[in-house]
Amino acid sequence: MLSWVPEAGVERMLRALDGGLGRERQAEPEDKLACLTALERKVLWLSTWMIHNANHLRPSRDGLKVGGHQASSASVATLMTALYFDVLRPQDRVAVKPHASPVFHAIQYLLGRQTRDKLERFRGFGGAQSYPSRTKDGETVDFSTGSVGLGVGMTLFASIAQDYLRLKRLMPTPDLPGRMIALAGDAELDEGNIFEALLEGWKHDVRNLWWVIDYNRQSLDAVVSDRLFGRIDALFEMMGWRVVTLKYGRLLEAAFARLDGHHLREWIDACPNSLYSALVYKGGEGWREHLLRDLNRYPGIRAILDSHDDAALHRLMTNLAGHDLASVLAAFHAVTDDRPTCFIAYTIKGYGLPFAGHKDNHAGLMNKDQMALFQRDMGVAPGAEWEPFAGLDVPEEQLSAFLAGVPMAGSAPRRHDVPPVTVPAALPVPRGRRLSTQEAFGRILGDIAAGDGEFAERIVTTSPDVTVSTNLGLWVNRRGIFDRAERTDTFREENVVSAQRWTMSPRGQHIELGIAESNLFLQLAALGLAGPLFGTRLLPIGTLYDPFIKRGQDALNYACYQDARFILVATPSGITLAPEGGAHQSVGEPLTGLAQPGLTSFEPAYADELAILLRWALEEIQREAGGSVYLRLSTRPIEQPQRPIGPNLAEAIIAAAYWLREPGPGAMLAIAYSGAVAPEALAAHQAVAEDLPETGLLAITSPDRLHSDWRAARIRGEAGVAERLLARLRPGAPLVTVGDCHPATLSWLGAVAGNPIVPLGVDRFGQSGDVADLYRAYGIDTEAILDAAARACLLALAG
Ligand SMILES: Cc1ncc(C[n+]2csc(CCOP(=O)(O)OP(=O)(O)O)c2C)c(N)n1
Ligand SMILES: [Mg+2]
Repeated sequence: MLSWVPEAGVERMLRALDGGLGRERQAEPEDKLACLTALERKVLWLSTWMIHNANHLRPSRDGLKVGGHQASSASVATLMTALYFDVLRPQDRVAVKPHASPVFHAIQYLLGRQTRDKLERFRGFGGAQSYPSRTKDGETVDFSTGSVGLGVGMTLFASIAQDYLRLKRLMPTPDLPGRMIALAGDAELDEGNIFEALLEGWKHDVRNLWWVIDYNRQSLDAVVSDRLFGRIDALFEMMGWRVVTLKYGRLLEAAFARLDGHHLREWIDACPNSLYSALVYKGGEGWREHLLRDLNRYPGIRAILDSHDDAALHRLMTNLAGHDLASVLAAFHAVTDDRPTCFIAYTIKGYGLPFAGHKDNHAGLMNKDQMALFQRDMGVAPGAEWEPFAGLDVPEEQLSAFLAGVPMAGSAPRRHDVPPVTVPAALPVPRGRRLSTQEAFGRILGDIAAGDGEFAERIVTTSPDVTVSTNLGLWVNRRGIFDRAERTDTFREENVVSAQRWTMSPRGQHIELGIAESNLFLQLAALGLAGPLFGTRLLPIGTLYDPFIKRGQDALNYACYQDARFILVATPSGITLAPEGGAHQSVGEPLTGLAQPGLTSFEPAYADELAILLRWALEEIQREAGGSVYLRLSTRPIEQPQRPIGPNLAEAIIAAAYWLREPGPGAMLAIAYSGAVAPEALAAHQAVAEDLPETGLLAITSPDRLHSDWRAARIRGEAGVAERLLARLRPGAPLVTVGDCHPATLSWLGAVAGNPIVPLGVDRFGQSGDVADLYRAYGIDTEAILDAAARACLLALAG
């Protein structure tokens, strides 16, 4: 129903807003409104035509539907016109509803920031992207979108990232906070990540955030439930947001002011979403039939019906505020403070197009006849389809001059190019005979925290309520927790002894999140884009338990897709987490490490390897052609090698693998391992070496890099790292691979040089136990490696 908003009219809403903000609202000058109205029309035309061209005019080679969303685009054309051509300032950053991509491209085209060629190749190779993409569409896109809900959440975490920089005076222009703006489809609010983000935003007292909801009451499949949205405004208000509802346009407001007009308002308010949508589709005749049936007894309503022909009645009844430019502009301009604001803009999906309101319109495309009619109505002559100003009733010079003065298109760069932060030549290697990689991580960060200078200042850590259990405690004790306000540690004040110092202030360098892994990845995405978005580079490190990567995996993919740069430390991991049991143990994550573009993964076994890799990661996330890094760490304390690490070994650790025990000449067997099973691999190697002293022991620090290097080298026809390492063995020598992860992580090694292979690993859910029991039960203990070595040798003999 359209009835859930008590104070529905834009005028009333604005009066309330003006009152609240103590300001008089100025009407827009006529000529500005005329320009914007003309551009709104052009944006609708170009977005519709772009999709039409891609589907009906561009030759198809594969018979696939190209697609594009004409209805979703039409729904948001007014809102985006208002924002991009008038409301946005250069420092604002926007996440555009994914399926409004054509509107976005059309706007950039009119601003001279997109080419006709790319519009003509919309959804084609090298053309304007189906969904706005930071990496492929270039600098006009602030945040990529595509997986619904994530772009919306991203703006909230970008706002936290902006505050983090501003409050530390790290922003180049500290006085000019940008507004982080999401243009969201109403069905995006079905995605749980939105509400996880809302809660986190409230905790962090988030500011400068606008979510503009295109409330067309339709999703992909259907018209949304009447009951659903009734709670949304209350929810936002509960989280401290201002809710601005743009419901009725000026035509409807005027009709309501007439005799009996309030009956019309009540009728619309009570109209179920599906009936309203169906009547939008049917047009004037449909409206008349229903209004006559329900309201004919009111003389004022009869007068309204008599004074409107079918077309005018349709215009009146679909005059929702989200399509009323003046109302939209007034609402946006009325908000001048930094309180987070949700604009709920009533719109019609497919507004102005023949399938407006039809429940099946999400993927609907206008056919050629419909397009011909639409083109005629738009006054666009055949051949002038891509002309920016064809068919508009404002002179070209006036529009050009207007476009030249659009505030958002000012000279400030939308994307900053920032120099790298210098990383020290080496990170300290924690000493100790027995250490886990997780403990080593905590101590390395603790050492960095004790230092000063730019490097330590730019590191920012974040964790979803596992700060202490992922060993960030020392870092947090020394660097503090970030908060907009100074907050003391109550336990400390009350002299309650604790190893953790939990002081919060704007100077803190750890962002503590609630348990929501999706939020962690969005926060990392935002921090990891601080350089290009805000002009100051941060070195973000996020920690979580390895198995819970899966909880946030779409957000992780989203972060990588837009080339955000961060280090992910996943610990504890594997069944090595032993007593914690199967619900906390991870199995397949190293395969995510292998398969996730934009993310290089490592699983070091020793503290000295970790120190090398963490240092490399801090540079890799800053390299132009670099990416993010995932370090899978363990809580298992293991005996550390006492060894110097020279440049060659360091290089091999980074490259992916090295011989921990060199194979002898003509070696007939090798054991290859990754991560926390190093002691078992070493013990097995030692036992085998009594009979086969040439046996090699290969330490693999990165199955991911080893694999990608092998593949790339193979395609080039060269020998990669893996091939060179295995060339040390006799041809056809058998291999045993072992890791606390799915065996497919390493089993591909058999394909490198055709060595027979027995791959060990975990392919069932884990359970509680100690390491010895679990390694035995899952076949990754010393005995299992020895058995596998024997079988591998038999295999090789048989081969
Ligand atoms: C995570 C995810 N699930 C499913 C989809 C497929 N999908 C694309 S748009 C859409 C519905 C969008 O409805 P709404 O947000 O109301 O947008 P509208 O087109 O109505 O503006 C769906 C389910 C998606 N893009 N992302
Ligand atoms: Mg919708």
